[in-house]
Amino acid sequence: MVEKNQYIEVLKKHCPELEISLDSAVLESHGSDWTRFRQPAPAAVVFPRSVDDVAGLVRVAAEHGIPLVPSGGRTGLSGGAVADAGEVVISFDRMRRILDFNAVDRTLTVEPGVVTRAVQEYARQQDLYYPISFASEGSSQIGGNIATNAGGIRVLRYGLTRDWVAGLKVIDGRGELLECNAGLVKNASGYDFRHLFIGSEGTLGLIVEATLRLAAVPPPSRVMLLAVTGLEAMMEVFRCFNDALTLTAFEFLSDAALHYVRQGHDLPAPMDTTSPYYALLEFECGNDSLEELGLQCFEKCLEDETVIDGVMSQSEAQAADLWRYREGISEAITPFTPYKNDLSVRISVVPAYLEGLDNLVKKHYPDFEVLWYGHIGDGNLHMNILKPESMTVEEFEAACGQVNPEIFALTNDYHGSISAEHGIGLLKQSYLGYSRSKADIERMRAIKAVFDPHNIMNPGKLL
Ligand code: 2HG
Ligand code: ZN
Repeated sequence: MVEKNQYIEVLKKHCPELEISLDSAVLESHGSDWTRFRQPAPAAVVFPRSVDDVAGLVRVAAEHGIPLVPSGGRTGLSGGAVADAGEVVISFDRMRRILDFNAVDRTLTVEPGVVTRAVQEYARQQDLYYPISFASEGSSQIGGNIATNAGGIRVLRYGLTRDWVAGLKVIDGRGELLECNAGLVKNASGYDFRHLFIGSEGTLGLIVEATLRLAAVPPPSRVMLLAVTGLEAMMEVFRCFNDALTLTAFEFLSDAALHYVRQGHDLPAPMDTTSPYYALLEFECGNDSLEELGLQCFEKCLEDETVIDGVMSQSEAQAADLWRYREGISEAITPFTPYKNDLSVRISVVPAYLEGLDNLVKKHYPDFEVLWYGHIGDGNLHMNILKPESMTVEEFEAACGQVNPEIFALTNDYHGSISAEHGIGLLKQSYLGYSRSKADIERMRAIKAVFDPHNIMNPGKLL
């Protein structure tokens, strides 16, 4: 074990080839993610270029007890990539190569620093499709997507990142290379470590290579933005469209969220009518009869008075314009330092759960502005509380944190999760017990001790 002030000396001595940055702007940018509730304070940021670089670094870190924080595109929202305690940040910015494409296996093998959108674009060039998609895909990296099991907008049709990982190479906390599943479809040879590393938030090892599955290109789609009269109505609308069509997304946003996204991105009103909630849905529409079916669902919802107005895209450009009302929200509210909860329950209990949440919010946050949006079609709700200008970040975080036990207890009553897709990271770590039992957490700790016996892999996160 070495003291913090010797980390850099040790790294320079034992990893002489490794690029090490001590530049204050780099420490600031790479020591943090999109959360704004902790100050970055890493000792250094290192930029490995190969699997051997990573393995060498981890072995040295293990021997000397140097804590490592993996850093991808740093778009996380739970502080998983925040280094606020003098850790060494490992950036994968220099490991951005696409290594292999296999048309027969329909797989793509990449280094961890490849940006999500680059994977999507590469797949498109091969007439294939990488279906994981979310607002930050233009800067998030595939290693981080895997480490957090990223979800996004098409989960109800295509599942999570986990479902698209065919193989992984990982350097674990002992500095050893583990090859997990090698791109196989079938492999009944014992524990599948791949699934332990997916969603482990960098606490077990570092992903150094990933083999991703690709899908067939989906048929054309239509997007609708609908003015929905309430939350019960929202689920009826979901049911109506989901029973009739193949939905590829079913998202929602509150009127307050619409206000901020319009203000932030200077967007026109999407329709003349206002309503408490809006649904943004996308369905596969390979022929005219499917479009007709979509319109019939819309008519039915109007008759049932679950929907009072709506618009449908007639081109890809119009679809992209409609998506902006949903995908632009998070960025638009960033200046208000939102306090975020990322919750999920089973789809069938969403209305009752949301009503309960709404009551808690009204009772405890009468003076705060609370926005709702998210992937309601898969049961994932994003709750964002905006910071009043008069409060400091610390006061605001403390005030929001006070109500968390009630919110999370309610979530637990519905057998839901306190983190649907953003991870536990630093910010939700003290609440893990609301979603996972004592026995669960004990086993997680035991697993961590196997892969990371020196506790150098993103310490203080998740567990
Ligand atoms: C989204 O769905 C992202 O837009 C961000 O997961 C959610 O800002 C949020 O709370
Ligand atoms: Zn989301």
